[in-house]
Amino acid sequence: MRHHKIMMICMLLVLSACVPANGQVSPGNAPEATSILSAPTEEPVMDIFKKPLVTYIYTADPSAHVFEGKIYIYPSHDLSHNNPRPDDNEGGQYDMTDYHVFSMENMHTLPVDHGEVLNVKDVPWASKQMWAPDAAFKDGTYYLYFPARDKENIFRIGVATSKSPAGPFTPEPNYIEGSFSIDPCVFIDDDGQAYMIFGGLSGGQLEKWQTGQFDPNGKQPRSSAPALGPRIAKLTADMLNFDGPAQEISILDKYKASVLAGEEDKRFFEASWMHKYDGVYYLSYSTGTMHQIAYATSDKPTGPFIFRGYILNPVVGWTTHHSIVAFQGQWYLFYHDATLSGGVDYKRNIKVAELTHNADGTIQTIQP
Ligand code: FUB
Repeated sequence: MRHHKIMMICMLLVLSACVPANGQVSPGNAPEATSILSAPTEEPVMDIFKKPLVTYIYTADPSAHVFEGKIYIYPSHDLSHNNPRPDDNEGGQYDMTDYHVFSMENMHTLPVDHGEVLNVKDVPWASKQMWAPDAAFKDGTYYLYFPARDKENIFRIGVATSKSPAGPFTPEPNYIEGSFSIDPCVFIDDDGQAYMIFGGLSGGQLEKWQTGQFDPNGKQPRSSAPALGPRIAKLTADMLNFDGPAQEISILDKYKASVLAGEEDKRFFEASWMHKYDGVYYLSYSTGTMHQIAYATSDKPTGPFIFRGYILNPVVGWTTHHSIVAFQGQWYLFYHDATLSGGVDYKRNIKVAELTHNADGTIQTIQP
């Protein structure tokens, strides 16, 4: 018994030596220390808006929600590999294999890491590249929606469930029938109807689905043609399936003409998010090659949406991806950049900023 106690004390000492005073570990110290969970750590309020929220693993694509009175963050988990990965249009350098969930009780305490909640090896249909996820809650169950390549190398969207917002999540055996491409965002309207908005160009394969079937040779439209829009599908009452085929969302300019594929500072590229403010639906997304988070508004979740401007100017790194959430009377933008890795594009870190809606329905542009 005494021997047992001494062993326990030694283990605790070893663990506490691995976790510095701020409760987090630098990527250099413990690149993939998935067994070490962070402790809640107080930060000055101003600092939480300036620094990466997580510094001991790389995190990206944060989807934030308020569950059980806290902010829960569902990011993707960039691996800290230094191996060369193909920097091609397939997104091969974003070679992620699992998800962690984080929670924040307030805006001056760094997120708590709830550990790995889903790994690609446990998803029967998936092969690799677990990209940007989202989460939702309905009738006592939490749902984690995530894209990954299937065994044929085609991006699909899957769902996993848990009784806790902190997971772990149990995947459904198959991907959602009729799903394709990447970056699911699940929006539940005031009437309880849930929608999934999804899609992404280039590595995200959206242009390969223009005929309704996967066409490996599918190309983006020519620059004078309407840009491809994200897709939207109603979810069934059990949140596990599409209730009918996905529709394309159209994004129009202020003259109600389609935003064109060549208007790269306005057209949708990836990273959809939907929120509702003052009865208006806001669709926000990454413009990809121009690296902004843009937004458009509509009186219906299915659109058409009118382009309104920008929420976030370009960040350090190629990709930009965000979520928008209201918490304790304030709106927040969760986003990522690549400052922690010195700009290595596939080693990103999540951040948070305050977001302000103006009285005329526009959103103030945030300088990261
Ligand atoms: O994290 C992988 C991909 O990079 C995401 O799915 C995109 O939105 C971009 O952030």
